Amino acid sequence: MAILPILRYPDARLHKTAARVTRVDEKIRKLIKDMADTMYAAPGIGLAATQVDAHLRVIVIDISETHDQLHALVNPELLEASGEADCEEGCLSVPGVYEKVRRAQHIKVRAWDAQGAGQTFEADGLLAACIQHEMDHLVGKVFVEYLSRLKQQRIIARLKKQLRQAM
Ligand code: GNR
Ligand code: NI
Repeated sequence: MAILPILRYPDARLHKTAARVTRVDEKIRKLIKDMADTMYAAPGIGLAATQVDAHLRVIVIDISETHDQLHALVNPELLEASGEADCEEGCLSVPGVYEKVRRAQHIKVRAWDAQGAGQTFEADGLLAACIQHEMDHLVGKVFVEYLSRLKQQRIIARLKKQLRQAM
């Protein structure tokens, strides 16, 4: 079991673009395992590789309360998006901040699983919001970027103060 350090906003590495995975090998499976351990320990319902400073298109998600519905998404692609829904979001890279974000209500996604097999699935509600939140991380986008400049500035000031007090 390995718990990886999670990058905290504002950190320039959260804005890197993740590269496609060419092949799901032992290294990728180890990354998926460590990311799942990190997500469950946090605890969170999703984690993108970007957040653990591994800039590959890998996501883990488990929105179950029982922590037994792990989904690994490698090279996820959004095939369809429809409707709109507001979801109160949080992010392990932005601790203590919860804000409403409007995203697609229903999505269809294609990805590889931890065995490198193709999977296509549809999601609604919280799962759909979470997948979109994680896919944003892979292109260097953090959910606070959907908020007003003023809110972003306040969040940055608060997190920097927390960081100073932790030293
Ligand atoms: O734990 C998390 N909760 C959450 C709630 C609503 C929408 C998205 C999320 S993802 C977040 C974990 C995280 O930071 N993933 O990148
Ligand atoms: Ni996040």
